[in-house]
Amino acid sequence: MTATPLPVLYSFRRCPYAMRARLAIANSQIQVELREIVLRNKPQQLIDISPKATVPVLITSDDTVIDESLDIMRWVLDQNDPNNWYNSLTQSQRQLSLQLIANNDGDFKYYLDRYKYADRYPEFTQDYYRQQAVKTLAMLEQQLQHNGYLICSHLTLADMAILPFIRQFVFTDKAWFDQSPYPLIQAWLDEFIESDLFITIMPKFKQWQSGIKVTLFPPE
Ligand SMILES: N[C@@H](CCC(=O)N[C@@H](CS)C(=O)NCC(=O)O)C(=O)O
Repeated sequence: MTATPLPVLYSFRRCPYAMRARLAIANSQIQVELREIVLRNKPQQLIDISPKATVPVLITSDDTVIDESLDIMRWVLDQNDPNNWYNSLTQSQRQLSLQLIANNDGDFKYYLDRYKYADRYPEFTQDYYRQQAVKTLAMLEQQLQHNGYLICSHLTLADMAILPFIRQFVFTDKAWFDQSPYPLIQAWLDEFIESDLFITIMPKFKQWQSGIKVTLFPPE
């Protein structure tokens, strides 16, 4: 009898979408085979299973291909949601979670890319792009006033889906952020970056090639 194959996760260490998938996987203690890729040299196997060829992509043990990061998080949480990230939230909390994530993946990500790579988008100044992105920061700062987290008194799906992008924003110009009026975001981000979960998802992974030794994630 052959053993059930492990799910396979195509991932890229620094990609915030892949980070959110790894956060959910590590939290749910689901073991996967991690295939670390390089975006400018994607493996043909990835392109074959998902022609849009973005990361993350999860192939479940029964060969279902999930190639959107939020869908991966929700699939993982359907298997196991030990820290009540989503499935025990109320209907309105779930709705708010998905709204905040949609804003993050839409407007905020749009301006984040332009803020980070302002030289590639000369239509407006970097300062302008930051002002647009900061509208999301101001909204999140308000949200954090209730409990220190976005949805309730502990970390949930929305925090985990959004924090990797906030981290990118903050480190684009750390000195600017450090003097900006977002103390709750600062505390929320610091706690995240220092957490065991974050450290678990960020080791340097060896680039995958067919035939190399399997990289287990989370690491054993
Ligand atoms: N909507 C997708 C977006 C994923 C995405 O855009 N990932 C980036 C890396 S951070 C990517 O793979 N880009 C393809 C490329 O750069 O060729 C998701 O949520 O999974």
